[in-house]
Amino acid sequence: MTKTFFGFSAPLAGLLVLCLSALPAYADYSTTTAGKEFIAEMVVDHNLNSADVTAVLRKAKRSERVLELISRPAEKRLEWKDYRKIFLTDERIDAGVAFWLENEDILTRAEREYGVPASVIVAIIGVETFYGRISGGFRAIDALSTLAFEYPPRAGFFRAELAQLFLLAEEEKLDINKLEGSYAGAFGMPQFISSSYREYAIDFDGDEQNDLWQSIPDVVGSVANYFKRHGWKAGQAVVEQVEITEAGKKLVVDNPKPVTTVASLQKSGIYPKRKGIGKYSLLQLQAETGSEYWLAHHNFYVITRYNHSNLYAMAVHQLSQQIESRKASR
Ligand SMILES: [Ca+2]
Repeated sequence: MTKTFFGFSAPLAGLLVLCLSALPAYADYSTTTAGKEFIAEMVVDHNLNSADVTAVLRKAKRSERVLELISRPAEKRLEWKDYRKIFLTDERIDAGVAFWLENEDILTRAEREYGVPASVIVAIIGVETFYGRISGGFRAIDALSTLAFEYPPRAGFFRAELAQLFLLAEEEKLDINKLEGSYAGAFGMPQFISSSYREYAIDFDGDEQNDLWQSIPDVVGSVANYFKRHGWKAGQAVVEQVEITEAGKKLVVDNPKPVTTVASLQKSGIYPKRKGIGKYSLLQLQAETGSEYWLAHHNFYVITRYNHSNLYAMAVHQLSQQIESRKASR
């Protein structure tokens, strides 16, 4: 029984779902060894009140749905040809133009102050939550407790994010029991995880709160700040499609970090047309018509700092381009 959940045959997987759903929703993490250690750490390291942390953990609900979704993210399941269809739709492009027009002043200000194109900020919000329309529906404390205490592959990461959630609620004076987000513990219109919220969220409407749930100016400013802090270079290219050569195929990588030099590309017959920082990564994506080859520039890598997936970054980039051109054609 060491196979992963989705390694089971379909009928058996169905049976397993039935068995799992019969488990009690309340796990009371405050009484488990890991839960007790967590509470102690929050008290010792962060000066929180033991009774308060215990009360929150006691009410956290185990979510089977969270465990199911985390084990099969779209970025890992799909090829580009299917992934792009989710995001590059007429509806999402039109809604992006509308969002831009409604918030033009604030987007222009963010672009001016942070050097990040309005089109990219709009596309991020469009890909993450369809401009704030879909932002999760899970209680953050349920999602993060479940992942921290019941998802061994990334327990360390989610345990740290759970701790950050407590600190975020404390700092922003939010009721931790009422915060909602995605199954993976990301919140608000731009889907920041707790640590990113604490580190990169900004107050862009001047009410002295960093509100990524309700304030569009805060959301726009925070996305721009996130990109600037991750090294976005204003005015530079993101990615360009290239014709591949036999020699060039050897330079294809999965990692979008730009390490391939112009010299080695040229030696293989590939010539970048767009000006960049001089290093690239050559990526291969599966399109409807076969393989596409793309030279990812530094700014493409910066988009992957938001979500570590080449498909994600390409979707954001192409959506930004399409929203921009549709807006210009109106
Ligand atoms: Ca604010």
